[in-house]
Amino acid sequence: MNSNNKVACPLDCYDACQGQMIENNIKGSKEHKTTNGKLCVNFANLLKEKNLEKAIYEGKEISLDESLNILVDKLKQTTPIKTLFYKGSGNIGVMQSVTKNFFTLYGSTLTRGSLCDGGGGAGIEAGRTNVINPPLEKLLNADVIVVWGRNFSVTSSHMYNLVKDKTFVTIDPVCTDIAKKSKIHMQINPKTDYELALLLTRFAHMQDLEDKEFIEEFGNNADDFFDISRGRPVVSYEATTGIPLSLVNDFFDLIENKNVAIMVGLGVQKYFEGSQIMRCIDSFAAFMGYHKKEAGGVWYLSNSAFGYKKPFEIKGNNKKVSIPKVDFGSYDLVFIQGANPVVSHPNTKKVIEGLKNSFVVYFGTTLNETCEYANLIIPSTSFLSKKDVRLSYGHELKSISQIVKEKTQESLSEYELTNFLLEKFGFEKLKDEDEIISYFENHKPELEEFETFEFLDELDIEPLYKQKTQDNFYFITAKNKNSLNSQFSKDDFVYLNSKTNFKDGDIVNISSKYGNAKFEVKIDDDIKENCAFFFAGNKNANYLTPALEDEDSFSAMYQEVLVQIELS
Ligand SMILES: Nc1nc2c(c(=O)[nH]1)N[C@H]1C(S)=C(S)[C@@H](COP(=O)(O)OP(=O)(O)OC[C@H]3O[C@@H](n4cnc5c(=O)[nH]c(N)nc54)[C@H](O)[C@@H]3O)O[C@H]1N2
Ligand SMILES: Nc1nc2c(c(=O)[nH]1)N[C@H]1C(S)=C(S)[C@@H](COP(=O)(O)OP(=O)(O)OC[C@H]3O[C@@H](n4cnc5c(=O)[nH]c(N)nc54)[C@H](O)[C@@H]3O)O[C@H]1N2
Ligand code: SF4
Ligand SMILES: [Mo]
Repeated sequence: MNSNNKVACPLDCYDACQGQMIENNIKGSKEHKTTNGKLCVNFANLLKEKNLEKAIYEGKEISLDESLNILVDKLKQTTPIKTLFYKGSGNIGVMQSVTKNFFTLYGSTLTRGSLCDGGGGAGIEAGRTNVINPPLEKLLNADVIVVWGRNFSVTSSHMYNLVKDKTFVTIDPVCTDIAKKSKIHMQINPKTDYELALLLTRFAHMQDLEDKEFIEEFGNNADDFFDISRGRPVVSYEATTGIPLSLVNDFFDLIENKNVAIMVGLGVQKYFEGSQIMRCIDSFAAFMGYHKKEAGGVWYLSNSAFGYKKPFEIKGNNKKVSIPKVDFGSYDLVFIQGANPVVSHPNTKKVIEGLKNSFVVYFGTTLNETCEYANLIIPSTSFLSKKDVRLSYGHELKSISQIVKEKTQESLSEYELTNFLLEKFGFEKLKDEDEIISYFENHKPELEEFETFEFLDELDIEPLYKQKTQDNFYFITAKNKNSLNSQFSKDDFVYLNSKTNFKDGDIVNISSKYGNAKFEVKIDDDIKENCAFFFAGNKNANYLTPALEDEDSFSAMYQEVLVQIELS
């Protein structure tokens, strides 16, 4: 193997694949277990991207040096707290976070919370301290895999490939690929997963299947949790969750005496009480003792730090705003890195109005919808020409990126931009880049386990079904096989079940209490009839979503909304 030929896929994806440049081609590494010799269509799409080659100021191309001078001047003229640092996840290598170091020292307003997995993360943390995924080995040794609100075969196709011959159960309002391959598909009504978790807990107890030893040794408040599950008649769950009790019986027949892995995804927690919902699922898993079995366990988009130290963390007393509630218009300068808020941030109308009212600096690799509102565009160097390390939020393996291609002169990496700004403002410069990377190369992940589990002992969730009528629909979005959030291929359709009486090609106006937009209909009977489905990256879907935070973690709650559909 050549010494400098490693390429880590920088895309925001569970798999975190390792590639190798061999004779001008990048191939998936065979030594990296999840990559297993293959890269995916999105990686191929990434290689085909047209990268920004010139900086742009007010619509005109300028040199990189000129763009940096404008940035420095603007920052010097602006009150730091009136600037916002907004970073997305277009590239999730560890070196991408370096820019925050400068903006913290400078005094910018920073964001808190997440547009992604925050609610669920808070729910897991409330129950157990070490919020990490079990080792991959435990997934490989599981017998049954319960895919819960996760599009497993699409959003982590490599992890799926390693276990594709196992027995699957899927819990999802959509009949996804993995649902089709599953022995049991529970086509659940949105935002009722906590009820299903309670129902499963109740059944487990009736059949004497709970893990009494686990509960005795590690559990706190298991009785209170069980009491919540006993609070209402078993049959009443059928109507609310949409899941026949016969399927629940089939489920327990299937998992009896088996090692069970639960792969939880974003789907269960895109709601106001996302954290409680996740904690309910995690508590069911604890009731069954899954967290401490030889094989199986609970996986979620977890804290991918695995004991690695954050390389750039510095303490500041910067003002922080909740990311979903950000009002771009209330800042004099907004610095956006690796993000496309015009498509991916909740409430597109508010985003656009805000961006129009601020001086917007966009630092990214390609032009996207947000660039339309950017005053200054600074090209970031392609991932092929900068050093980085990728950790995964799905497993404990890391991958490394070396420089495999000469960079274009008119771009700079996140590390270079940060050092430049630190110097201009008289702050201490960064540690050597190689030193940071070698720390990751030379350290092994820590796979610590928790010592106590706090069961959920109080539940207060307002179900969406209370506001559901014949005339409105649940709004759901999920990731697309051929795109990465808003990057690459575009799909702006609304997908509806044929029983809704809409037809292919109908143009509809869809509205919610937060906004409205027009969509073309595609009929798809994989979608539950009470749902309107959109792919993440649909450029109009977020006109319908709330720019509000969940109850626990300052995070977005894209699906806390019902929508009306009318022919336009
Ligand atoms: N190809 C591809 N891969 C990706 C991405 C991509 O854009 N494209 N994005 C990456 C990113 S940023 C992330 S965060 C991960 C996320 O990956 P996943 O965790 O798989 O998240 P989603 O695709 O948003 O949604 C998962 C599933 O939840 C279902 N769902 C919706 N509402 C509910 C509900 O109320 N209950 C239940 N049980 N299910 C529900 C949806 O139908 C969907 O099948 O994927 C990563 N991987
Ligand atoms: N309705 C709805 N909205 C959602 C979701 C949903 O399921 N439903 N999913 C949410 C989730 S999980 C996520 S993670 C967010 C994602 O939202 P964002 O983080 O905004 O991600 P993208 O929209 O993919 O935009 C990423 C941009 O990063 C730029 N980029 C790529 N590589 C680099 C690089 O090396 N350096 C720099 N500086 N820039 C780079 C690309 O040009 C791209 O346009 O969207 C959220 N939005
Ligand atoms: S599966 Fe994910 S990590 Fe692997 S190459 Fe594709 S996008 Fe990158
Ligand atoms: Mo995400």
